Amino acid sequence: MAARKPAKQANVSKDELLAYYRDMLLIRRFEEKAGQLYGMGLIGGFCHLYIGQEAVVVGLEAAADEGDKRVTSYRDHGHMLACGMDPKGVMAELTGREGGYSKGKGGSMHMFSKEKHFYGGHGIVGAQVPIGAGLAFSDKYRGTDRVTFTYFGDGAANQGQVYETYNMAELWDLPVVFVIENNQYAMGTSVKRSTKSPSLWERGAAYGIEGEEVDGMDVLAVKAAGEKAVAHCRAGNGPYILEVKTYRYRGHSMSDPAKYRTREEVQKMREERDAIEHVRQLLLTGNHASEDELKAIDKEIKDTVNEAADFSRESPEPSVDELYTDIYAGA
Ligand SMILES: Cc1ncc(C[n+]2csc(CCOP(=O)(O)OP(=O)(O)O)c2C)c(N)n1
Ligand SMILES: [Mg+2]
Repeated sequence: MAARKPAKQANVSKDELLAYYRDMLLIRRFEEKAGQLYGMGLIGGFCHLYIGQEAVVVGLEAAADEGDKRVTSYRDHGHMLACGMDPKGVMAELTGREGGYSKGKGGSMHMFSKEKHFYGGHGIVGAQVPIGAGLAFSDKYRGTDRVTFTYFGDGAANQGQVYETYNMAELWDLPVVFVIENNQYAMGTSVKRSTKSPSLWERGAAYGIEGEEVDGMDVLAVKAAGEKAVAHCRAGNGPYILEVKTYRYRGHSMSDPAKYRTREEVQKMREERDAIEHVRQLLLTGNHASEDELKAIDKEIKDTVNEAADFSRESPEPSVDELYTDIYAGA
């Protein structure tokens, strides 16, 4: 990954920086809390944390406009929070409670929000990629200028359905930004062990799709690349691929033995490349915020997350009557 730009060179407003700082911190604190609740047995099933990757979704959401759509994999809590879904509803879904986005019947991987144009949450690796192209097709068909962000991982990027989707998306000039969140691992398999063509975005060239690699630990770089991709799609030029180089600090899921990488590797990324620390330094060195102001923001966010956790514990479990509802549309 490229070396970090010196903090003082960044050309960005104080308000923007503070917004990115808050949004990334909310994801991190929320995920830390979800990890705790999982440890306490309050969250069942699978739970894939997004810690380390916050700049990807926050940077891209900063490039999105009202009405744009998003769809992603099972590592989805960050995407929900970044598009403005309520932390209470997300946490309550994680704990399987009535107040959750899927009334407690979906859990971590199956949440949706029509209002925020968030189309899930998909547990089957790569399954969301053709769905993303379908969402983009619906906008093209209706003649809107909306764009769909379709997120998937480096592991998913080796799947056949991704390339079938690329072909159709380019053929029909669909307004879809394919976002490859390359966190360097697919469960315990590193990119180096899964492919001899490690530049994943370049594969789009075989279908005539443009794209680029982005430093996913730099929220400003992600936002800038996102704006370029969105402009390309909105202008009717078809899809665009962003391969965002990022890193997950936690295990693949809560039950990951973590034997495929060293503690030192993780530690190095946390210490040298952390995206939140990057923005913190920009705020401090640019005299946009004091240590005390940043501490106050952290406290405010911790309060929001604690309220979400309290809500998720107090909300009742879904009633037995709900067993046969929401199975098929209209049921
Ligand atoms: C079709 C399918 N095959 C296998 C799995 C099991 N599985 C879940 S996540 C995963 C790794 C995917 O890695 P990547 O696409 O890099 O995403 P990341 O977890 O790093 O976000 C696998 C193999 C699955 N859920 N679906
Ligand atoms: Mg991965």
